[in-house]
Amino acid sequence: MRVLALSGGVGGAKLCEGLAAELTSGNLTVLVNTADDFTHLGLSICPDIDTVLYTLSGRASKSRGWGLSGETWQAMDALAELGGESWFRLGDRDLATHLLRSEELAAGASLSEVTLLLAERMGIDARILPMSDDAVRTVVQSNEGDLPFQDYFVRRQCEPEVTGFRFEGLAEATLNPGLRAQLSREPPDLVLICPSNPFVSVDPILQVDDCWRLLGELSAPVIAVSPIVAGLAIKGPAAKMMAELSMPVSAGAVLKHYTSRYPGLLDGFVIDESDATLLPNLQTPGIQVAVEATIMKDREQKRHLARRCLALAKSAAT
Ligand code: FO1
Repeated sequence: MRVLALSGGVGGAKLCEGLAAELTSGNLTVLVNTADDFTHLGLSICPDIDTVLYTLSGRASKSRGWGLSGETWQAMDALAELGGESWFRLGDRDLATHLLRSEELAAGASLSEVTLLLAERMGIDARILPMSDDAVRTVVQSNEGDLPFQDYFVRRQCEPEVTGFRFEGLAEATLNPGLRAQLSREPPDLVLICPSNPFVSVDPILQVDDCWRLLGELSAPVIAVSPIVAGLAIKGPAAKMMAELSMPVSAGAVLKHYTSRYPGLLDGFVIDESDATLLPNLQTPGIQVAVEATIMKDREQKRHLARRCLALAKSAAT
């Protein structure tokens, strides 16, 4: 089966790891959120792309969820001694990725070209596609005013109360240039929206250049996995954001978010076993809701969830 996975953050990368292990070579394409990206210390930082690259190349730090395992912080510590900005922790080995990417971009390469180069150099088989080569930047609207995403997420540790989001550059950005051609040349058998933050990871991808309409026109079923389990986000601020936006913190509210913004897009929605009691009130015409073990603590659980999503795609496609 050929799969197009939409991913941002740690949860998305975990499911991509399961998919990569389950699918034969060349059958996984990951469309990655780039709205978390920013220029910092003169470097082009792409956190969600790097989380996928490091996870799929088996080099990601499991404890941190971002960056590399076995990392050291000499450069950051030396920078702090010089009074430089060290709140955004760039590890010594992680810096190599940012240096190479920044150099390539400055020499005129596109983000897609640099990302394919990095994936190749890291021995990754999957095709990793930034959602756009144009800059799209999430601005978190909060009780502390408008905050660039990493200021909100890292510097302020997600403490500000969120009132909304803006995606600067979204209206002008074009979808990844290679995606349309790939979708017609090798149409996927499944489009999988990974358990990523619906607001700051999934929405930017679906909304860039009306990507969601393109995906909806494919014959492949579109299935989303809920990032909210039993009223909690497994990692990250999704649950806190939903509460601050006066939404119920539930898988049902995630489903409603997707169906109201992207009508007709979803064919399937996967909720966790702990939310099985929600099933009756999740029934939505045209959407098959499945109950699965969606918490991915180890490689086998990532592979299991991937297998279940593939099976759901097969049944939704018939
Ligand atoms: N997340 C943090 O909470 N603290 C950090 O210091 C931090 C540094 C960092 C450096 C490179 C990188 O690729 C990601 C990094 N992240 C850090 C995660 C980053 O904030 C991402 O936005 C998350 O992965 C969520 O998408």
